[in-house]
Amino acid sequence: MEPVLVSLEAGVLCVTLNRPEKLNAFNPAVHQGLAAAMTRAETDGAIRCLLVSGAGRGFCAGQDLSERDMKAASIDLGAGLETWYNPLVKRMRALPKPIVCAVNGVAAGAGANFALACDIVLAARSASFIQAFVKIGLVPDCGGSYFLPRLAGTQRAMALAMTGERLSAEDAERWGLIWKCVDDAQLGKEAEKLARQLASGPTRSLGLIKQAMYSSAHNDLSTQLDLERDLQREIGKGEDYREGVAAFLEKRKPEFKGR
Ligand code: LHQ
Repeated sequence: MEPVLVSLEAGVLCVTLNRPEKLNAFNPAVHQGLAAAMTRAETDGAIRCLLVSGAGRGFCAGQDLSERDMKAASIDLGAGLETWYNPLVKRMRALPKPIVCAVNGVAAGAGANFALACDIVLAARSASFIQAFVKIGLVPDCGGSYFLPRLAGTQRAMALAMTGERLSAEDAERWGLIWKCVDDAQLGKEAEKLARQLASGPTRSLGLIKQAMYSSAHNDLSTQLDLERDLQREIGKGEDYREGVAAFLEKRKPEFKGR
């Protein structure tokens, strides 16, 4: 069984974690599959949006805890982060295309933070988010200590990380951790609809929107205003801007080419 399923339809690269019997926990094979999907997304112009989800009842239970030799003389957890998780999160954030995440069930540990690394997150009403690290004596990784305080504020981030308490999808939406929580039966349809909408959008514009939003976390207003000017100057030279304005004036739907 492939640990990560990948398929391309209507400009959307669907990436499905596929170890349902382990709630799609990460192991090297999953990481290899995700790295290959990222390379494809980075290099194939036909891909204009990614849609990430999990097979079975869980989204992702974080690192596979059954595969490490706990009797080994020395354990270096930093190595796995260096090799797999950190490059993955950096590539996701740098990808100039939108990544939609459909959290279909529990998202724990690195699995929760992998979801938060995506650009727009939808979750099934029965899904939940757990900063499980503290329960096994670890600290949040996969970007959790960066995303959580920025999305939910320091107090909520601290309590989630220190208690490892389960956060429902409804609370995650209320707290601004995710975009929307939808009925379980609607998740697939809603996520696909959003991904297809983005895949037929002005792709370069979406990539620069992503750059602007993520840059604002570490820029002051003056730097951010300068960045907006530079991005607008660049995107204004593209075909999609001309098409967008023409479509508005002609009272028709724009046909964006992603250029
Ligand atoms: C699992 C796992 C799992 C293996 C469920 N591994 N089998 C860490 C170290 C190194 C470097 C980098 O970074 C990290 C980051 C991390 O991600 S640390 C955090 C790792 N994850 C966790 O601590 C979560 C562990 N899982 C759970 O707490 C529960 O399974 C949750 C709350 C996710 C779901 O609970 P339930 O819905 O009650 O399901 P379950 O516990 O019965 O799990 C179903 C099966 O999946 C079960 O196998 P079995 O053969 O008994 O049916 C679990 O053993 C397996 N599974 N998580 N991480």
